[in-house]
Amino acid sequence: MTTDTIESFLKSGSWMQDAAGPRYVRLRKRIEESIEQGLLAESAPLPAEREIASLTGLSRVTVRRAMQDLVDRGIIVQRQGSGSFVSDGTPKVEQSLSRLTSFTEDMVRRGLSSSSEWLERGIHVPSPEEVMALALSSGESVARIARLRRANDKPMAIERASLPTDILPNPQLVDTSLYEVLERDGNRPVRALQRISAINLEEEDATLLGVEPGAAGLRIVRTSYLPNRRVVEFTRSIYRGDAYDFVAELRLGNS
Ligand code: 16G
Repeated sequence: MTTDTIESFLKSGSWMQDAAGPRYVRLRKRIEESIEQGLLAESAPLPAEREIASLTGLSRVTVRRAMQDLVDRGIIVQRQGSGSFVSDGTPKVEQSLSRLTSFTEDMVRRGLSSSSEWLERGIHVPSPEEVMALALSSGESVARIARLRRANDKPMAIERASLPTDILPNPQLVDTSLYEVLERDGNRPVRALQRISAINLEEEDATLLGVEPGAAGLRIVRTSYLPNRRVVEFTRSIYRGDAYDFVAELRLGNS
């Protein structure tokens, strides 16, 4: 598909006059149609805003509004510095920051199918970071599970979880959900601290997540606790920046 095709589609005919409704809605629908008709394939770039404005005779403000509408509807994605692209179908997930849920539960709640690819699953000698985070005694081993997590078959996150071996003696027992195994054993965390920071994805992680090296990502470190305050899980995750919106509810406090 060349941009010529989409260019002539945006330029041709009297679609702007024929359609009803605000101008940005008419433009949005025209672009949606071009995607439905296959003029723009999955992941294909859209012409630049200024080009669309000059093709259609619409103002940049109107074009921007139509593009924003397409982004909000998950039809296109915008990447800083490289423009707008037709979405590849990766779900955009809104994630609450106040509920302690598992990846599997989050996806089920949204009606998305979840799956994982194993990157690592076993008992290891802990790193100094794991010893600290899990408060391990000297000579103690650590259980590690690392997975590439998918929603509707699209890669969303890489999660590397470390747990004390008395809490997860056999990592091979984790099949679909870690929290399910912990819950079965009475070790489901009840509280967690999460640190989120912005990163640019390094090549290896970017390849696993199916994005360009350097693309925006989120690093999330979760430390989860049992009711007795013992650390049950220390997980370092890398999330695709374009697949997640983290939402926190804020309340006016008394103190
Ligand atoms: C979430 C947690 C992760 C936990 C996993 C368990 C974040 C950033 N991470 O993805 O710490 O290990 O759920 O999921 O939210 P599972 O029960 O589906 O294996």
